[in-house]
Amino acid sequence: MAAGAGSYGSIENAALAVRGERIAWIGTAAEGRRRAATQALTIHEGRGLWITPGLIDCHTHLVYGGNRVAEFEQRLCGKSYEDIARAGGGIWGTVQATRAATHEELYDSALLRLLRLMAEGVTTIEIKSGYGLELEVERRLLEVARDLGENQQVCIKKTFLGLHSLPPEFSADRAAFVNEVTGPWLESLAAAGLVDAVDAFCEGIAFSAGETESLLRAAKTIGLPAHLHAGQLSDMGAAQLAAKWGALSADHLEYLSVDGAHTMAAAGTVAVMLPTAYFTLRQTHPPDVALLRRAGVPLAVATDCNPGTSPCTSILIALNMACTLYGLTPEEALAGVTRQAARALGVLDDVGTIEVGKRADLAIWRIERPAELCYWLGANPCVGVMYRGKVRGGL
Ligand code: DI6
Ligand code: FE
Repeated sequence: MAAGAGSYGSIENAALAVRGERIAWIGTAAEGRRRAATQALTIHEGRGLWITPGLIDCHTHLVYGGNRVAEFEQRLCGKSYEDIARAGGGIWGTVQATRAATHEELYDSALLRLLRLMAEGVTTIEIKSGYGLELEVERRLLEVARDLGENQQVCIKKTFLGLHSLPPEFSADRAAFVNEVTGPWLESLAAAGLVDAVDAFCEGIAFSAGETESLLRAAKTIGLPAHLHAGQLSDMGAAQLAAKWGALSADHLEYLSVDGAHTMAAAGTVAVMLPTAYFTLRQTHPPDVALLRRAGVPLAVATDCNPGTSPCTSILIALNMACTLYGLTPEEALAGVTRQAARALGVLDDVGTIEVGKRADLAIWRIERPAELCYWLGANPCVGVMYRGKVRGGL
């Protein structure tokens, strides 16, 4: 799916050569065979298979303790997500389970989820903290994310979601919590190399635009990029805030103004669509994709894997729902988990397309046409993965 070569940018009867971790050459299969024969290279024949860039899940909360099945049941018995959050459940329930879990317990449960995503061709994944809400537990979450990346054949981007929910120990003093997060916590975690970006949940039940802005300002001061949870349940102006501070992405965007879309487009901020969260919450107000398209905002797609609103470990289901629920075309959806997801993580120079010089992160599929990646519900046509130039699955 190199950019600009017709529908999906696909090339038929193609071959590519990998040297070390990088894509070294792209051409025809015939030329590839000829070169390989004269240069005694290892050949992988993928007759009839499709190769895409390794998929990128650019928004997850993969590392957490416990689960929220009881809350799922409560919602089906009539309670709303906001009711449950205000009554001390929701994110706070996961925070308690996370604080009680050891590094190993968090690692083991997250690994199961990670392996499911990897089996679907994911080679880069973003993981947010945000279920610790105290410094040492936030550190533990980010260390688990780092260790997963060191032990598995997958690239992990670590996001400090410092402003996710106000912990009860700070309920009398919101400002003190925001000061802790944006000051000493961010400084300490960043100094330990645990933070690739920051994030905040800008929402009526979470943090105001002003509080969110403090984190964006602090991150900018130390040169860290940002993502924002923006417009999931209401429009708090977070899209404009993301644009103003040059955030890499604004995510969710079920509620988004015309001005929000245009300022995002001007700033190059990516809109990350999270349709499995929308589906889980049985929301009825999808993002205005037509507005985002008109404004020229790049669209990414991700799982939002988290225990409350998106217990989803399938990027292929996110692709399906981006099409069926949000009306993305399969081509837009696939760009959303490849080059636009790479853009949302600030790594488009390195991954996200099949181009000479980029990292050889590739997914291999037994499909007839690319739209099939958006079509199946619960089938996995991934038959192999190359990560950093090495075959991860069997061909
Ligand atoms: N938005 C989400 O969808 C997740 N966090 C957030 O800020 C859900 C968090 C949860 O309910 O556990
Ligand atoms: Fe999220």
